[in-house]
Formats: sequence, C-alpha cells, structure tokens
Amino acid sequence: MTRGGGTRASAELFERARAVIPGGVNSPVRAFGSVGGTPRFMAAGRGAHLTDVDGNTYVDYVCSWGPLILGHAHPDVVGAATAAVVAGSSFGAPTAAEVELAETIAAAVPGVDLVRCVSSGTEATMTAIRLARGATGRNTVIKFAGHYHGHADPLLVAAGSGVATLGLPDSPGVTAGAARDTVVVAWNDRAGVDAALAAQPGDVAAVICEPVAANMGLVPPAPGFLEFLRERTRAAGALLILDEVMTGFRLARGGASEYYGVSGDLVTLGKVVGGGFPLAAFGGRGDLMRLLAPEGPVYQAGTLSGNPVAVAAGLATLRRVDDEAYRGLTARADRLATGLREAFAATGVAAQVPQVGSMLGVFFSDAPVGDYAAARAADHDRYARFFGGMLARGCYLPPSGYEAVFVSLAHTEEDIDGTVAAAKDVAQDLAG
Ligand code: KE4
Repeated sequence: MTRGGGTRASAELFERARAVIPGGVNSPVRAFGSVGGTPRFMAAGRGAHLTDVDGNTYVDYVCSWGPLILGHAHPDVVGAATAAVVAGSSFGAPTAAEVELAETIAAAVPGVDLVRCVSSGTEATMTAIRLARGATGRNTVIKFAGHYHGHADPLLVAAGSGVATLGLPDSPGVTAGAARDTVVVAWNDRAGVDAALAAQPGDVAAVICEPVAANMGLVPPAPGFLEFLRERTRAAGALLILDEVMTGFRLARGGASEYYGVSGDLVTLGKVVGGGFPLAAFGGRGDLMRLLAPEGPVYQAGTLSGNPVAVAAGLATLRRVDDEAYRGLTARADRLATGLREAFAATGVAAQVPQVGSMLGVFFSDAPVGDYAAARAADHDRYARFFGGMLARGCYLPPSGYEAVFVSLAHTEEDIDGTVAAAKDVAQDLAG
C-alpha cells in the first residue's frame, strides 16, 4: 500500500466541490459526515485496490457500496462495456442483450418469472411499491426501521444508510400524505408485524424488507423471521417484496431468496447486477409483472432502462459468479471476520462482527445487534476512530457504522491479513 501522500489534492477538490455540489458529494454518505476528515477523491481502482488523487492506495471494502463483486476494472467487465459502447451507448430501443439479462435473472432468482430493468435501486423499489399497490388495490406498505430502499418518498421513513448516518429525522419534503401509507416496524419484531397487519385489516399492499438488513450496519434476519414474513403476508393477502439490491447475486446466485429459501412475490435487484454501471431491476410473479405497461395499466418507464453498456457490464459480471465464486467470496469474508473478531478480543474492545456470506458489519457494542434501536445504541464515535485509524493504514472501510463491509473476488489473503494486522493496531489504540 502507498501511503503518506497526504490529503492535499482531496482537500482542494472537496473545497471546490462544495462550491458547486451540495455537501461536495453526489451521494451524502460519501462526505465522511459521521467519521470526520476529508473524503478521499478517488482516481483509479484496480482489483481490490483504490488509488486516491494524492496517490495513496487502499484495500477497498466499500466496493462501490456492493456492486464490484469482481473487483475494480475487471478485464471482462471493461472489455464488455467497451465493446458495447463502441457499438452505440444507447438506442432507446430493445436489444438482444436485455433479453439475455432478463433470462439470466429469471433463471437465477427464485420466484422471478418476468423482469424489468431500471437505472437505480430507488427506481426498482419505488416501482415495486407502485406495482404492489396497483395489483392489490391496497394502500399501506409496511417497512422496517433502519432498512433503506432508496430515496423514493414512500420509503424515506425511518430509513437507514445515509439517513441514519446523518441522523436525519426523515426528510423534509416527504409529505404527510406520502408517508401516511407507510407503517414502520422494528426489524425481527414478530409481534410488531402482527400488530401492523391487524391494524390495517385488508389494506396492507405489501411488506418490504432487506432480507439481510445492511443499511443500519449488518443485521441478519432472526432465525425463521423471513419465513414468518412469507407466511403472514400470504395470510393477509399482502405481497412480500424482498429488496435484494444489496444481497442479489451477492449472497448466492439467487441472492437471499436462495440463501434463506424464501421467495418474494416481487424482488428488487441492483448493484452487482449492473457490474458497477447504472443498472437495477425488479421482477417477480408473472401475474404481477404483467400488470406493468405496456401490457398492463401500472406505469413505469425510463430513458436509459436496460442501457446496453450497463447490461453488457452486468452480464459480464454475472457470467463470472458461480458456486465456486461464492465459496471464494465467503472464504474471504470468513478470514476477515475471524481476524477482526480476534483483533478486538485480544485488545478487550467490545465489538460485534456480524457476517452473512461476503457481507460483514462492525458494531462497537457489548451485545449482538438485532434491530435499528440497537444499531443506533452502538458506539459510532468509536466506529469513526476505527475508520480513521484503518484509513491511515490503507484500509478503506465504509465511512459510516450504518453501512456494510464487502469483499470481492479480487481480495487476496495478503490484502485481508494486512487489514487484520491494521485492525489489531487500531484496536490497541481504541483500547488505550
Ligand atoms: P440506489 O438508488 O442507490 O441505486 O439503490 C437504493 C438502495 C435500495 N435498496 C437497498 C437495499 C440499498 O442498499 C440501496 C442503496 N444502498 C446505498 C448503500 N447503503 C447506496 C449508497 C449511497 O446511497 O450512496
């Protein structure tokens, strides 16, 4: 790792950026708001490594917030995207590759008969909610505190990710009307789900969840909780929407749906499926998806939906993630999680390192974290110190304790062992 380049160029760029971009960033969590310091402006990524504009290099555990499961600038992805863009960046017309991508997704994700591509996870979840309401004729949507489904109004209620990171009380501009039909329940709270369903008899269109919550830190479903949601929604005549923007094609080829053996009526995808390009998707039961225009009356559209360059990058990525790849990803995450736990234990630092497949979390708390209240009660000031210490040692963790840590197929044992060694150092500082 190259370090010692300082942060002068990043600082100068951040100064310029704040003069023309709100907060100096195009997505809030990038601004280092909860960890302090100068956000690093990145110049290049290759494999598991990032290089910032001051020439510092890092082992990257953000992976662009999940998409880069193969690592940065994978030759297959670069080659596919280059060939696609040379043939034409966008047609606003159907292409063969979009059909192949939809077939690939439908073949991989349990419960998905039809697929529609969009350009962001927000679009995917926003449309899934609209489709659920259109299909059921019902209004209420139940979501879970700390879950983040993008920034569409109906879902920006008790949201995670940047909303949690910045401690926003929910966003101004989301009207009472938009939020009125959104009911929030604590994650893993069976009684809370039952009470919410009972309070809106016959009016719950859908329950939406991240099957593995990863926008309040990493908080897996309690044993049987996803099966419970599947059974309760079916009994209530409500749809189950699994927001797999983060977990799709990351936990398994069939995402959390395959990993936990629970199928949603609708599933949203993003990140990995676009290979680092602006592409997301949603899919589900044929009877529901056929309600979408132009076949049905529920409207959704997008100028760049199914963009050929993004589709090419997504297909190149999905072609490389097979069972062996998932075993390799999990082995890398196992190595990292074990090393971090040992580092904290050896220094007496109270920390939790939850892990599901190739996704990890780090909470500085005495007890495991099962919901948003516990995630918020964790020591986020200590996370900020941990983040800063690791950054100074060339390890780029998510700049918020409300995010997830990702590994890619490009991470080597050397990368991970070096990260664990850095964590031991920083943990000693934290304990001191
Ligand atoms: P986008 O609109 O950002 O593509 O996707 C929204 C979204 C939907 N559902 C889940 C489960 C998600 O995690 C996300 C976006 N994730 C965040 C990271 N926690 C994106 C990073 C950011 O906001 O800058």
